[in-house]
Amino acid sequence: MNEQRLRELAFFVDTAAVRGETIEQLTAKFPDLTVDNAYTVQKMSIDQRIERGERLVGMKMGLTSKAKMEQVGVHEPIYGRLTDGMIINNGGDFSIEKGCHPRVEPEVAFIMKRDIEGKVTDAEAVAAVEGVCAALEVIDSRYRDFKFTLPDVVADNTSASGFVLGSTVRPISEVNLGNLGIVMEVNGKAEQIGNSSAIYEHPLRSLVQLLHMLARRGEGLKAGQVVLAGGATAAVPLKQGDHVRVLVDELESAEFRVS
Ligand code: 0L1
Ligand code: MG
Repeated sequence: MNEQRLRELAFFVDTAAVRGETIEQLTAKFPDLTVDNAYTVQKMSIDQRIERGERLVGMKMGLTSKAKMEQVGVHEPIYGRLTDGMIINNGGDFSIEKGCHPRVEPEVAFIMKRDIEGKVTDAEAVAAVEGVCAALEVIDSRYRDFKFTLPDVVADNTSASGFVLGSTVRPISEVNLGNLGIVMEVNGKAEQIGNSSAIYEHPLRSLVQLLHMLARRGEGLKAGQVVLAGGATAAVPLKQGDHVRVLVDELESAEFRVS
C-alpha cells in the first residue's frame, strides 16, 4: 500500500478519535491492509496528535490476556502509543462525551528509568524499569460496534483512549509481579476480579515482548515513559457518573470518575 494511502487512513482514524465518531473498518474498503501497514498508519496518526501539541509519554500492550482476546475475537498481542492527551489524573475525571463507546480494564504499568531498545533479555528489561504501579486503561474502539480485525485495531492505536496510574510506584524487586490479585470496582461493586498472571502469563513478559515488537521497526522505550502491560480481565463498558477503582495487591489503587 503506498504512503499516500497510509496517510489518508491515518487522517481517517485520527479524525474519528478527535470527533468521538465511529467509522467503518478500514479492511472493509482496503482488505489488503497488512499488520505492518497498520503499524505505519498508527504511527502516522499519533504523529498528527504530536504535531497538534501532544507528547508521546509511553506505549501500551493490548490483547495480552485470554479474557481480552476472547472478548474481541483477535488472538494476538498488539501494541499502541500513549500521549499526554490520554492521561487521566488519579482521582480525576474522564469525559465520556469525547468517546464513542468507552470501556475500562484493570492493568499494571511500568515506569522506565532508562532508554532501552532491541531484542532484550528479561534481566535487561528489569534493569531499565524504575518501578511498577496499579493502572486503569480506557479503551474506545473507533470502529462501529467495537468490531475489528487485527490490522484495523492496530491502525486505530489499539483503541487507546485514556489511562490513569496509581500514585504508589514500587521497585520491581519488591513486588511479586507475576502473582498480584486485582479487583476492579465500578461504583463500589467488584465488577472484575483477576490476577497479574493473566497478563501474558507475567507482566514482565509483556514488557519484553513489546520491546521485541518495537525492535522490528527500529523503535524502543525512553526513560520516564509509561508502559501499560495489558488488561488482566475483560473490559467493562462505562457510563456517565461511574466511579471506577482498581485495587492491586502490593500496589494500592488507581481511580477515576466518568463525567
Ligand atoms: O488494551 C487492550 O487490550 C485493547 C486492545 C484493543 C482491543 C480492544 O479494544 O479491546
Ligand atoms: Mg489495555
